[in-house]
Amino acid sequence: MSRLVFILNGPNLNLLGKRQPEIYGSDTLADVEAACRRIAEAAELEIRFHQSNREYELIDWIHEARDCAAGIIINPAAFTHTSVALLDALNCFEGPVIEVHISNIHKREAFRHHSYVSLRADGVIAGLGVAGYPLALQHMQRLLE
Ligand code: CA2
Repeated sequence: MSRLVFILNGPNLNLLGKRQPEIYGSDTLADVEAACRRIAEAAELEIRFHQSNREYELIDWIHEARDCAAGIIINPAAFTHTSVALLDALNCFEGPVIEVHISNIHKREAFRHHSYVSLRADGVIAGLGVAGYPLALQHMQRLLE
């Protein structure tokens, strides 16, 4: 069985650690990737870590994951609240899906309270800062045992 996990990040997350540290903290996306790689090595998982500002690119990675990955961890960023297309793509993926948000979307503006992706996600982590990513990966390891 595949031990490959895709970790996908949506629009503007390339700015992590460079703007709005009061909401998203001061770690960069490269720091998040490094933390995930440390967990992956210990858990004998392989990861592919991607970020895009383009909806179609995230959809294409989800399609790619259908052929080779055991699970998907996704922070869809603003597409969380708008994208039926991402939900449709995730519904075509058979393995576990964990949705991660750095901030607590339920404590923020009303338009962030609804997530299309949560209709498919097996688990959701929100509001734990970037610590949510390694926690999601550790949980994914258990799901894949
Ligand atoms: O809390 C999260 O992880 C979000 O998915 C982040 C999205 C937001 O639209 C969601 O409602 C919640 C925004 C990502 C933008 O990331 C930035 C990071 C640093 C500086 C500026 C933007």
